[in-house]
Amino acid sequence: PPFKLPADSPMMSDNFLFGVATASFQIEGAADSRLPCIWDTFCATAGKIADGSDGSVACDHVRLWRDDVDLIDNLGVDAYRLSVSWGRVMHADGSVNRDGMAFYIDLLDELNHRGIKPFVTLYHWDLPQYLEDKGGWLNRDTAHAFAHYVRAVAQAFGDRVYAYSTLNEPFCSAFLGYETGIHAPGHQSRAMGRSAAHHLLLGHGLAMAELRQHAPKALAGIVLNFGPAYPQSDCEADARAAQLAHEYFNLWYLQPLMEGRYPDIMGALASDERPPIEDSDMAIISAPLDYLGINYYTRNVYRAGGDLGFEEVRIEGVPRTAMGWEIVPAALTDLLVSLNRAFTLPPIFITENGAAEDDKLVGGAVHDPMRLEYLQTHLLAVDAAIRDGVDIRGYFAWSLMDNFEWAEGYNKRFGLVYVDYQSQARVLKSSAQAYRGLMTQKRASLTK
Ligand code: GBH
Repeated sequence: PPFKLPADSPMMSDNFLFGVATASFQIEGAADSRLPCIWDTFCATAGKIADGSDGSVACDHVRLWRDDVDLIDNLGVDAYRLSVSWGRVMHADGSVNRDGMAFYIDLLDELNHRGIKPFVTLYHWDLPQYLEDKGGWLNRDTAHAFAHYVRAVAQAFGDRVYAYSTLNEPFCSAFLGYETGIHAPGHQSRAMGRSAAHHLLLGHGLAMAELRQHAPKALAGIVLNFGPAYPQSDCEADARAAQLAHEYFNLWYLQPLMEGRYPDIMGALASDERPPIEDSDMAIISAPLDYLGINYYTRNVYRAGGDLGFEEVRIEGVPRTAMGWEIVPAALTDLLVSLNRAFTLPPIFITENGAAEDDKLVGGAVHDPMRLEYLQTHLLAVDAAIRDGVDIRGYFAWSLMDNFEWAEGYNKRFGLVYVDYQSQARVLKSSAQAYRGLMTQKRASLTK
């Protein structure tokens, strides 16, 4: 049965877009036809990827992309969110790689031909390794190199893109990549994490200016992930802890973008841990956005403690996905409503939402009840936020298909479509059918 939304849902209207999302490194493969990136290096480092795998083949999307467009078309979605591999479209000397650019141009042409709106992310974590060798996001020059690459893409893609996003989840690039080290490039220092975050935000701001100039018709924005922070108890100290965690993980990105300043918790950092801000940076970073992309998977719970005043706690007896992430659809509604109260936000797209499940192919089919329930309840959570006054224009399920789940490798499956990595066969899971059913219903209700 299809996912259900109330007949009067604002999401069933013409100006709400439904889509599916992917990212270059996670699906493309053909690692030999692009420059090596930090994730190639990370995968080659023993002990970093749970199953010891890498992105050399992944979903072989570079070869199978026409079939994958058929798949997207078959789901009946309005939009497809993909990312561009920097090292596929640019040579190390800063000149354009025409073959790499042609791959995306053909893909974008085919999507547009089918009436599927392309949402293009310019950086979904695959920094060319030669830039990492010069310090990566710790080096201010990387922000300028990013803007240079974005200009080349905007010029090459012309009118083919409906919406660009500069960065996907700078939190993950900076915090997981430079502060905890569970993602590439694997550094572990607070000073590095905060420096990387700043240069990512600066790169975003510089890239926005390039997009305004060279892709004036496309929407331009950024995608942030949010882990809404909840207190473990209703005591004052835990409430304070949750607020501090919210500042450190969520507002660290949103507040510079919206208001041109870092949150107050910056004052709690040692002076050598604070971001290397130069005079005009905050003005560049806070350039107006056409939209804000929000990725949501789960919430986090905190209590007072730790050197910054908060520590995460794992609560027992709650439903979780195969990633171990708590399933809390109401936290998505609350997040959207509370951000909308706290900031003057541009229109919002939910650019990722989804769940990992331990999917099994049985008799040619994949039944994924947990994912079905997850997506159904989160779709309703979005509906509730819109009814509460939040301007939300679209929803993308993560992901179109199973793919390389970063440090987890291929064992964690997020797809609506199952991928058999032996044969590269794609099989629609029950959730893909339910999503397609919703698209069919939407189209039927619109033609009435
Ligand atoms: C996204 O990141 C990525 O954009 C995408 O590439 C990826 O495949 C997808 O999600 C699924 O992982 O550690 O329990 O506190 C998600 C980023 C960051 C989500 C941290 C949840 C906290 C959960 N996430 N996070 S926990």
